[in-house]
Amino acid sequence: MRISRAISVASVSAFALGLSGCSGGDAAPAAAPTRASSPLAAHAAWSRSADSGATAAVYFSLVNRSTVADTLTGARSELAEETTLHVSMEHGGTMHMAAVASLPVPAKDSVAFQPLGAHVMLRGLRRPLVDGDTVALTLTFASGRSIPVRSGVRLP
Ligand SMILES: [Cu+2]
Repeated sequence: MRISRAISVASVSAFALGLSGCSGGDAAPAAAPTRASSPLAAHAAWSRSADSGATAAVYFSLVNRSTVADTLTGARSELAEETTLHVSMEHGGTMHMAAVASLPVPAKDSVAFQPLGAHVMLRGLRRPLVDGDTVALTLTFASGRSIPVRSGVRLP
């Protein structure tokens, strides 16, 4: 019983990785039925418009519907040279950002990624982000799960 559960989780995450690697390949709807069963989801994702080569933050509400806690361990996007998890903090009256290796996602709870708080940092944008655009990224978790995020771009 334990073994078959582990195998099914591994095959789901392999499927998600395969999909992100070949997005835009054909015209079939991109919605994957396996994702509906994921207890993790990022809602209302957004970013500010930014110039090519610049830095942009992605904000969202990360929801964990599971009764088991998980840990966000990474983010990746083909749109940027480097994609990292960041937190903002005040120090000596000014705001600073720092990269973090992971962020806990409690069971049956949500974590707000928002300005002056946690965010996904895109550094070295490979193209400009314009109003109405979409930023695609993937969040990866300690459980082995990964979820796609489509972030809307709005003017600053
Ligand atoms: Cu940042």
